[in-house]
Amino acid sequence: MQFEQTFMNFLLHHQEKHNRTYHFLILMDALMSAAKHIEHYYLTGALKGRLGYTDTVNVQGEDVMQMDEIAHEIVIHYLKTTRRVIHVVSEEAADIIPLNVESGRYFVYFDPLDGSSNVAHGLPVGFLFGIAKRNLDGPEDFHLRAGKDYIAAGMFVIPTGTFTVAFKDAGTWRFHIDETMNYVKPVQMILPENTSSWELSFNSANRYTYAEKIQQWLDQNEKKHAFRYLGALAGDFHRILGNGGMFMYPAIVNHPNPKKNRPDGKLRLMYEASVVAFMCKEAGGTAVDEKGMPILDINPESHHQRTALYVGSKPLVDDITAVLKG
Ligand code: AHM
Ligand code: MG
Repeated sequence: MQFEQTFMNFLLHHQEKHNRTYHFLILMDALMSAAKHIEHYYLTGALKGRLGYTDTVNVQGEDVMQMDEIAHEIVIHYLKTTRRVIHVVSEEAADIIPLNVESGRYFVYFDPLDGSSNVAHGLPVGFLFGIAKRNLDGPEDFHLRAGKDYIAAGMFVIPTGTFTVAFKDAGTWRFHIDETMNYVKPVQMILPENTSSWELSFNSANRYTYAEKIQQWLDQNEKKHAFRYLGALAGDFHRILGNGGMFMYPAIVNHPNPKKNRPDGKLRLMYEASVVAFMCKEAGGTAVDEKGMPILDINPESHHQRTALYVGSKPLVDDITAVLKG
């Protein structure tokens, strides 16, 4: 039999090595518990008839699925019990939710179940989170933080039992769930340089709605790489981290029905784009928006702000950045 190092063991060593507090351990333990709980509900969801829609529409104007609501409640429950979280931003709640305003140390931004169109099919979805820290030395600062201020960000790909997390200046690591429901076997993720495995991931049906220069870039470059698209950011980005390449969700500016244009892109900055951008940076990659500006430098003006996103291997993202800026 072979036994592997658990995530908690890994994290304890990491905290010790970097001289960090145990508060963060408590927070990570809560996220871990939440993910396992969501994973359980998701795995049994089809049997129990939980993979359908509720009668409500969320803050993004999208139909809310039962699993979205369940996942949101689960995450809130576990984060609250830590007594370490000041307040959270969840994709499933219009307003910021205060949890432990006085004693908390962290802000958590999360999407409890990203990629909802996969839910009805039992296919992979993501639980994505970013964490920033309270200003402990001065007056309480702003909760709307740029990704470069996050101290950690990660994603669970549910129900595959994989978990990827990045710590500020300390790398991106992937774990797998074992038979005891522990996340184990840390593997450091570094984007491969060998371009023969690289993949491009985007919604190809949207291509004629992109800016002309992006369409031209695709015409010139896409044949060099394989194409993969699952339709759930966590799953698509999970592949890019392993194989290298680029995930993109460009601005929609040429839709035949102008009302369907999305000049600010579709994905949310704080709990989708900044989360994957943070993990990508720690794995040696980069991410930009439609202006070619680094995603991690964008200061959010509102907590559900959207952005276009180009994220992945540096040479590819740099190449498209030159086009975006040109
Ligand atoms: P959601 O938060 O409503 O689930 O939407 C986010 C998802 C991402 O996971 C995915 O990358 C993207 O939307 C897919 O969008 P599309 O269906 O337009 O290709
Ligand atoms: Mg989402």
